[in-house]
Amino acid sequence: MRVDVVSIFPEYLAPLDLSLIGRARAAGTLRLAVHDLRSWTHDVHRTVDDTPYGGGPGMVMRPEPWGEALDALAPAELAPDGVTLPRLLVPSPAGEPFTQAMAHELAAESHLLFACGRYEGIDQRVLDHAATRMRVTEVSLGDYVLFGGEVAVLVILEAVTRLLPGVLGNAGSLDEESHAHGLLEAPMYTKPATWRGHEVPEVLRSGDHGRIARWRRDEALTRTAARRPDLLAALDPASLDKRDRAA
Ligand code: 6GU
Repeated sequence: MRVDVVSIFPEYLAPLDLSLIGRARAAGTLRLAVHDLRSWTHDVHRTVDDTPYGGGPGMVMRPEPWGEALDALAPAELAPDGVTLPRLLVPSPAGEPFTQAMAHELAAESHLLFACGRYEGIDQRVLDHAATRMRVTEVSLGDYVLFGGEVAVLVILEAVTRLLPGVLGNAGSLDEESHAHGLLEAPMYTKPATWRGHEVPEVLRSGDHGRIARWRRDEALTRTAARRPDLLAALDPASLDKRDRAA
C-alpha cells in the first residue's frame, strides 16, 4: 500500500518510523511518504493560512498550497498504465466516525492520501475540488477536538497497517480481538496464577476448552453491556445463542 501524508508539521509523523509500522515500511508492505505543505507555497513567509470569510476566531488554511499538493500527489491526468487515484482522507472532528470497519475498508485500498488540517480547518473548496476526481472522506476519531489531523493519522495508520497481510505475526489475534465480532474482548491473564493475592479465574486453568470459550463469551457480553450498550444494541440478534441471552 502507498500512503502520502501532507502536514505543516512533518516531524509530528516521526513515530511512523518505529515499531511494527516501521517494520512494514522497511519490508515494503507500506510505502509511506510525509510531505511538508509549505513546500507548495511561493511567498517568503510560506503562508498557509488566513482569516475566515464571514468572521469568527482562528485561521483557515488557504486553498492554493493544498491545490498544488493534491495536484502533485494525485495527478488529474491518469498515468498511461491507468494507476488509480488515491483515496483522500481528511481528519476532522466534523468527519464520519473512524471504526474498525473503516480500517478494514482502508486496508483494501492501494493508495491513501492524508491531508492534515490545522487551525479551524482547510478551505472547503479544496475538498469540493478534490471530490471531482477522487474519493474524499472526512474522518473523525471521536467527539473531542484535537489541534490538528496529525495524531489522527497516526491512529488511523496504526489501525490500518496491522490489517495488511504479513504485518501481524499471528493473524489469529485479528479474529479474537475487541471489535472483531462487535463485542469488547474478555480480560486476559498470564503467569503467575496468583499475584498480590489476586487469582487467575479457575476456569482458565481448567484446560476445558468448551468452558473457557463459554466463559470468555460471557465476559465479553457483560463487559460490552456495561461499557458499550450501543455496541450490544447494534448486534445482529441472530448472532446470539440461547446461553448468550441468559448471560
Ligand atoms: Cl480526526 N481531527 C481533529 N482535528 N480533531 C479531532 C479528530 C480529528 N477526531 C476527533 N477530534
